[in-house]
Amino acid sequence: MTHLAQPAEAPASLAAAVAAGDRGAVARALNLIDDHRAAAHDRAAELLAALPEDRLLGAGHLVGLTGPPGVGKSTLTAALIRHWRGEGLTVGVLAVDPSSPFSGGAVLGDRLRMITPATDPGVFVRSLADRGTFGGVSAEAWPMSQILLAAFDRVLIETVGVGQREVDIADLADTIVFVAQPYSGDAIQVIKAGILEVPDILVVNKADLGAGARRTLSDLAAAIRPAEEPGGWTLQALAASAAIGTGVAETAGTIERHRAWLADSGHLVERRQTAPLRWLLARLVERFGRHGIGRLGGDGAVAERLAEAPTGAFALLGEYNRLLSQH
Ligand SMILES: Nc1nc2c(ncn2[C@@H]2O[C@H](COP(=O)(O)OP(=O)(O)OP(=O)(O)O)[C@@H](O)[C@H]2O)c(=O)[nH]1
Ligand SMILES: [Mg+2]
Repeated sequence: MTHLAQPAEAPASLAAAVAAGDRGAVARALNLIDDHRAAAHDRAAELLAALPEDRLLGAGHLVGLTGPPGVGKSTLTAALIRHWRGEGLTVGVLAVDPSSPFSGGAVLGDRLRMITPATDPGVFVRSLADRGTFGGVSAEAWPMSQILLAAFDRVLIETVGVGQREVDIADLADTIVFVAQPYSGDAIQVIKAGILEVPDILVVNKADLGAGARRTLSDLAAAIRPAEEPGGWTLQALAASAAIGTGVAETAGTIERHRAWLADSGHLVERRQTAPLRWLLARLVERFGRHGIGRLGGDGAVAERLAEAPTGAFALLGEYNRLLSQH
């Protein structure tokens, strides 16, 4: 038997299959994003440019779920998947960062797969090794989130960490949920460290373990300041037990309310429109430093160039990579 090389799948037809929610197509699309050979990068750029713009700009919901190791992010993710599936919504999950001391170095997605139904065609889970050079989320997280956004009603990105990662995930997600441990002071830490602006929703998990969750929640409630601008979003804090399932519907409801607020205030489209620029600038700084961006004429010049580039940030990164690596 001879092995003939399969002709490469046309990016436009792959994009159409992704937009139809075909899980096999989604897997192939994510593999293409993950393939760093030049030809693959060009095809990935074509694929991303062919995704339906109305879905990427106004539809779906990109939810970032973050918090310290072992706090119950994957368990909460699984519970949210069940909730959303119960409402007839499809769900795509990207689990970033494989190396948590709590999961014993197992890939997060594996644990997630253990607790989610693999046979449901309305659920897709992919794990992504964290290769962010500066401790941020992977460079692939944003383009991959776009694939999932085009394919599924709800997209959840799980990342571990307190600090820089939340800021990074905030660059690409519409809504940030921070999961905290009862008693731990994590949540209070978030407030004190001044990254309070980052999460939109705080969930004190493991409420089944005792009064700690309620105490942590009331500490939080006392520390939260209402939104400064009229009609702004005020950080919402609630308690849940992802393992038992209490507080999950409330968490999903609060996530939905935040989405409605984003959509009504115009922030949803604005966030989606500015995410590619934030991603592109972060990649350029990572690879070439501020100096590299300086050589391109500064942030403003990159922004202008992106606004004019019909093929998008992913294609433009390839172009800039070639340009800056030449010298
Ligand atoms: N008692 C209790 N245990 C929970 C709850 N949620 C999760 N756990 C347990 O906490 C441990 C970690 O849960 P995960 O969902 O893997 O936590 P994670 O935040 O995703 O962990 P990493 O991805 O490794 O950072 C597991 O043993 C869970 O069973 C909860 O609501 N109550
Ligand atoms: Mg996890």
